[in-house]
Amino acid sequence: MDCILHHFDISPFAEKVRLGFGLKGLAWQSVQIPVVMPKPDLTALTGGYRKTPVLQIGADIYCDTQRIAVELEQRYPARTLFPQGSKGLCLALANWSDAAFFQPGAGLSMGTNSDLPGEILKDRREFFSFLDFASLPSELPHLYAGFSAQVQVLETMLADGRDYLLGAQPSWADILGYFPVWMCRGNIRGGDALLARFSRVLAWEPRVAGFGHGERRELDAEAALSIAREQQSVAEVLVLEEATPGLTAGMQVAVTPEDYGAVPVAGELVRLTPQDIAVRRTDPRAGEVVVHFPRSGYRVEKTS
Ligand SMILES: N[C@@H](CCC(=O)N[C@@H](CS)C(=O)NCC(=O)O)C(=O)O
Repeated sequence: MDCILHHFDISPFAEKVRLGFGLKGLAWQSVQIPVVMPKPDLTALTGGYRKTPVLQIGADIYCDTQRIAVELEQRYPARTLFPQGSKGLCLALANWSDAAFFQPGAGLSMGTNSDLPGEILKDRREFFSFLDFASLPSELPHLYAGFSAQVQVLETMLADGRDYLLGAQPSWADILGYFPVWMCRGNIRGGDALLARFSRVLAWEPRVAGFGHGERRELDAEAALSIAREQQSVAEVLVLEEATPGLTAGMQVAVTPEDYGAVPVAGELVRLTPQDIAVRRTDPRAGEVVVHFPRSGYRVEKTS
């Protein structure tokens, strides 16, 4: 079954997954989604989750790059994302790159591009709840310093002359460290100058870009919805009581990101483990789908 990525080209989080396809040498289908809400074709699949990107494989819908990476590795273990037992380390590093590194970068890309289209600024003002847009102009020096400090962390990781962050082999950690750098080049005014003083990072950057994006083919959103309708989820039901006491398989629950873009997704609980969450839902356009999330960073609450 083919991987279908719902994304848009300038999304830094989507770039993580595109590079993951590249590192693994996978063929995939690309559905372009709108940059701002509403995104009716996407939310028909996800049940409300609106962030970018989302991976669809048949009637299984994977939200969040952390969950997507784990699924890609499980289905396509060749050319591993997690060499030498590094899966746990990579999952831990995701918190670093998504928060300490990406968030000041998002502030800089909003704050240094005042000529961004009004609809994007309006959408992201509500979406990026970790940014105070009113004080953004005066915050820019702090955001710049915070972002640069994380580029320095990369420089430190590479200081012994290694090719990749974890050593001689490329891994998901490289993609995690790279995606804010990619955003810095593309979306932050003055980004090239900021990066210019980090020589190890400059030498490593083309190695990661060189993973490429695998083999991409475009697909329209209606075709992706009909694939979801025609296929059946392959998710195995597994609800472990210890993952969240009081929740059992078949309960109606809502799953909500703990950070920004906190739109709840309602459904019947199919999976709840210390690693993942999944709910089954039926949509008039997508049919019966199972929507998957990582356990870390999401709240699950009983709704009835
Ligand atoms: N935790 C999520 C974060 C994804 C995220 O914040 N994506 C940004 C785009 S790079 C987004 O959703 N922006 C708003 C949008 O696309 O509507 C993940 O790892 O996938």
